[in-house]
Amino acid sequence: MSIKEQTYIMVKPDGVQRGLVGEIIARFEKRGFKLVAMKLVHATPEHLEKHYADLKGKPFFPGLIKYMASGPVVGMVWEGLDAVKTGRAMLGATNPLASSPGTIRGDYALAVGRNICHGSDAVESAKKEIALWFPEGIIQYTNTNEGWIF
Ligand code: RTP
Repeated sequence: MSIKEQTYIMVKPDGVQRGLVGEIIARFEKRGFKLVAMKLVHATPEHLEKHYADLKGKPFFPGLIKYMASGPVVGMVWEGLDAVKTGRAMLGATNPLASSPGTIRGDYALAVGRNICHGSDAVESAKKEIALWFPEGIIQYTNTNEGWIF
């Protein structure tokens, strides 16, 4: 666990369409995480198949790719202590019906196929996802408030 741990968080097409981008960013900012990369992308099915390569073969895979390619997504890299695990906790359970109120999915979603956001599930997968979505690299800078958080 490091204060420089990074996770890939993505607002899915339904989250963008529903105007939840700002809400999701605000939660990560307020928690104390540092935004080190962000972009709006209308991803191709080929790119999404790479992102979800581990799920190839699942019955919901074709529908998942179609949903994720149906509109733009907002990809972000957030940095801070235990960013991967804490990011997943902030998102809530994969199925929004099982997500606690107070989590992003628990507050804003109902269906597993429309669960508005993605978060890396391990440090290793975060590294792979960050390289896939940000091949140009991330931004290095110092936030003036970092000393108050760590
Ligand atoms: P994500 O990658 O999106 O953060 O989700 P996750 O790790 O919590 O869940 P995962 O099992 O990796 O599934 C990826 C996404 O596939 C969709 N899904 N649909 N219809 C279904 O049963 C089903 N199961 C999963 C969800 O959009 C899920 O986030």
